[in-house]
Amino acid sequence: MMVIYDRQTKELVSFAGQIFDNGEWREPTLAEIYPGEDHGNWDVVYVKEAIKYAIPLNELQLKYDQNGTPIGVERKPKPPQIFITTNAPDTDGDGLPEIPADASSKAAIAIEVKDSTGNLVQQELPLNISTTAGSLSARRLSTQNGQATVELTSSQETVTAIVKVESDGAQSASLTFEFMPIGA
Ligand SMILES: [Ca+2]
Repeated sequence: MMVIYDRQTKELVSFAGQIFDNGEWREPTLAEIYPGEDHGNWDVVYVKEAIKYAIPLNELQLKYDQNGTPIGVERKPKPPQIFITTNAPDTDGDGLPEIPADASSKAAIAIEVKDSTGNLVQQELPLNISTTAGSLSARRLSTQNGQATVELTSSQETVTAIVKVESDGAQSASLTFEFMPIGA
């Protein structure tokens, strides 16, 4: 099959399987697949292995040999992912951890950044942390060996607080807390 890509941007354009022509299987030409279109910037790599057509194009990238010549396609590396956990209990079992709404109780929030294979990202990453209610011990942090911690202090309003942790190039994460009426 053939992999069609843009010679300048190195973006993948599409794939095409062989066609049956006069009793023989052969690779089609660009003019046969895109008749009348300008494909002057496009180039083609022929590959033996069949790519799973179910994989969306934007999850694939060109694969190169050591000379920088395209030889096929491969999956793009997945971005690192942020994970958040807390020591605050979920006493009513609704999946949302709780903090008393007394404007002084705190929840410790543990942040981890892992790569696509599940290992902590050792490189130091800047984090942006935000909350929709209560207050945070820090809004900017850097990971150490893929980890960081921050504290959320409740407010006196009995609301939910959505804590979000973001880092450029990583999949962000959020965790929703409940500020519970005192004595409830
Ligand atoms: Ca809960």
